[in-house]
Amino acid sequence: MTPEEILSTPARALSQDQREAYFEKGYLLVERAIEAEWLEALRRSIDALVERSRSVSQSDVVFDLEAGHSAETPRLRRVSSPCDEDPTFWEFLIRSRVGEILQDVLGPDVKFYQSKLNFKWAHGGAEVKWHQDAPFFPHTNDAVLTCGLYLHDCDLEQGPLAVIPGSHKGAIFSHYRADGSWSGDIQPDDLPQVDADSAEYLHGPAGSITLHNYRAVHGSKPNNSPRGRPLLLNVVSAADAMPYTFNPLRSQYAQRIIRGRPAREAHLLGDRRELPPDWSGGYTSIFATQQSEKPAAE
Ligand SMILES: O=C(O)CCC(=O)C(=O)O
Repeated sequence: MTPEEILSTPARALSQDQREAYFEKGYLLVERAIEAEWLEALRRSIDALVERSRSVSQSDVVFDLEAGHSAETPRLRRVSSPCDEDPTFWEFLIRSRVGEILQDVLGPDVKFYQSKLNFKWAHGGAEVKWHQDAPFFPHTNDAVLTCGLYLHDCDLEQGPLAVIPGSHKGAIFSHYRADGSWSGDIQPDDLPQVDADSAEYLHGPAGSITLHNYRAVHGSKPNNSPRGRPLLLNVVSAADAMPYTFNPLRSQYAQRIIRGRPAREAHLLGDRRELPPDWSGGYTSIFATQQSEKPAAE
């Protein structure tokens, strides 16, 4: 569906102004969007994952560890595919009102692609450099977005998600270094084209939702505050947007319908896209590739 077609369907959870703002700017912050019961349930599940990480000493397919992580003082950068680690994360997607919010900007048929839980731990949680999501997982059309959920209050000091307004309507930049290696961020030669001064910082109280289109340029600053910033990120799409490269974060739920029905036809755009690396042999994390870290196995 085109944005105009989506906007002509009745709104379910957002106002028409919010829906139009999403298509105009490429992102939206919805404060206090999620019910308190869901927040409580998700926090319990996250606490359990942090407990589990105490027995892990090297980053693996689930836990991406920050320097200084130990059994006594866990420090996590990311949990990959939390839906696959605890059913609460999947239940949240199919049962909470987040589904209606997603329908308001993707159309009635909404599909899951991948999930991750980025922690940005207190006192030093890492920066995420300017990047777009489309180069990581190109799809046949642009009705693909990431939905963030702040599990606790997040202010400017905690490294909230920042997005460049209107950047989803601009170029898709290469995320490869000059030597051909994958970096996962926009390269220095292209950065002058990113109007970082116009960035909007999407901070808000616990339960706030962020939505950003997968073409939108975004990133976040380090968290030097004494408060952590767990942010649950679910990547979803319209049902007729088909990925054509390997999913870097495998999940048993990839391509499952969250709301509505599966597509009978794919919607294709006729442009050319740079392909990401072949991740069928494994993927680390955006933190690791941007910092040029070697996989633990090497
Ligand atoms: O955690 C963040 O602040 C941003 C993460 C992000 O953009 C990503 O993982 O693609």
